[in-house]
Parts: sequence; C-alpha cells; structure tokens
Amino acid sequence: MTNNILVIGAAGQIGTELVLALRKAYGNDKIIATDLKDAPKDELAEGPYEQLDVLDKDKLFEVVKKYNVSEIYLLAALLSATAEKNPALGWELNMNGLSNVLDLSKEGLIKRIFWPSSIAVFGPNTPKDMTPQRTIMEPTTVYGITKVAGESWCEYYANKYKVDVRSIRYPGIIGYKSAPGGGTTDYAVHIFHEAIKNGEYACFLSEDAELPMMYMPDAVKATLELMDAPAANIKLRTSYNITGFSFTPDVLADAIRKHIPQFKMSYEPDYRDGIAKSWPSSLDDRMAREQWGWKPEFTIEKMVEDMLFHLREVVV
Ligand code: AKB
Repeated sequence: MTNNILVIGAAGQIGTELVLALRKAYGNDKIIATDLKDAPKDELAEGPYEQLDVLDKDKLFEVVKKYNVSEIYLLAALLSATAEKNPALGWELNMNGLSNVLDLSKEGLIKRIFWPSSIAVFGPNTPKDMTPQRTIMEPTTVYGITKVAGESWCEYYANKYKVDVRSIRYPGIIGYKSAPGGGTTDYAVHIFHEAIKNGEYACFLSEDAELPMMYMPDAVKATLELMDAPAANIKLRTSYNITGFSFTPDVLADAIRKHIPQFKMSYEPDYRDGIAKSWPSSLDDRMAREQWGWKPEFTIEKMVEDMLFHLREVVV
C-alpha cells in the first residue's frame, strides 16, 4: 500500500506540479498538500489540503499524525533573490524548516524525505563548465549557504539516524502551470509571458549569463524517479547534480524568435546578474544517471515549443 505523502510548500512553482503528479500516480486522497495560505489554489483543491507553516513544529507534528503521513516532500524555501533581501528569514526558513522535518524521521514517524538543493550551492570559485558532482562550493548567497549546509545536514541524519532522505540540485526550472517565486532563474519563465503578451522583454540578467536549466516535466520526472529508486542505489545522501540543458538569455531569446519573429529582448541587469554569474554554466550529472537512471527528455527547442503552445491558451 502506498504511504500517505505530505507536500510542504505545495502552492509554489514546483510544489503545485509535484502534487498533481503525485496525485495522478498514487490517488488524490494519499497526497496532503500544505502551504501558508488558508485555502488551496484551484489545482490543489482535488485532494486534502492544510494550512501549514513548516516553522510551526507542533502543527507539523499534528498534520503528520492526523493523516498518518510517512513520506514528506519539503518544498517550502526562500529562493536566491528573495533571500538576499531578507537573509535572516532565508536562514530561518530554509534551515529550521529542514530540521523540523528531519527530526520527525529521527523520531521514527517518517520513512522517507525529499528535500531540494540547488545549483546555488556553487560559487565563483567553482569550475564553471561541466561542474563536477564533488568540487569547490563556497556559495556567496544566503540561499546557497543554506543549501550547502542543508545537504550536509541531510547526510548527517542519513548516516547517524538512518533517515532515508534524498535530494536533487535543481537547476533553473521552467514551467507554464505556476509562477516561479523569487529566484534568479525566474527570467526564463517571465520571458515567455511577456513575449506572448507584449512581444518584448527587459531581462534582469545580462545576455551572456549562461545557466543550467530544465523543463518542469523533466524536473517532476527526476524527483519521482529519485524517490522510487531502491534505497541501495542512492549512494549520495547530500544531493545529486542534474541538468536538462544550458543557455544564455540571448540564446533563449533566439529560440523564442523562431516562433515569434518580432520578439525584442533588452537587458537591464540588476543584483540577480551577480548571483547568476557566481553559478555554474553547465553541470556534470553522470552520477545521477549512473546511480538511479536519470535522463532528461526535453531539449531547449522542445521546451520552447511546448511552453508557447500551452501559454498561448492562457496568456492574454
Ligand atoms: C533560484 O533561482 O533561486 C532557483 C534555484 C536555481 O534554485 N530557481
């Protein structure tokens, strides 16, 4: 029988799509969506929903008991750009939220945990091209610092308390169903909305800021495959590099122009450009491929075509 699964941060960009995919795979009743908001957004209303702040340890425990939860996906976090505006909250939410969830499994209540890390674990001293799984990290953002610390925290719990915690270093994720919230890679979603609505976009990164990216269906697939893999295959309890493709804003604009020839891109780089420039341009994700069979399906061309196809129906 499938475990009851709790998704924390279910109303966010990845959370929304993960809940839909998990409900499709295991049934609506098995997936308990939670977020800060009182009421579920439309897409999440088909199954159980609870208002939950992951920093409220008592309420977290209550929800876990109420629904007999044995698996948690923890998506609540302050992302790179937002956390730079409020570093103390970034630290508190990203670190204490993780600790609260890990402690539940240490106490034997939870059998398995998914926690996302990010390409933000890397910094300006990291080799930029085909960044290896294991290398110099030294991030310069508070978000990146919480992700490096979080990775080691997960590994510590796995070694010391035998917690089955699994993690992926997400690159920038591009999807059409829900808006991204406060990341440096968000431009790669905004650009599609603006291209369809106004035929132009002013990008907050510079034209040559190349970053690893991934289309949402691949991100969801990777997450579910990682969680489905036999525990013995998951030899890494920090977090796995995974990537779909890499591009600069300039290359993405060109790919969009194949479908919207009059599309105009201008550049107004702000503090997020500095963050982007401290991150890798491309990643070596061989370890994920070898250990649990990771393989992306989408190229940049397929992603652009699919994004425009879906967004043209909803963006006016
Ligand atoms: C961000 O830009 O902060 C996130 C990430 C790469 O983790 N999308």
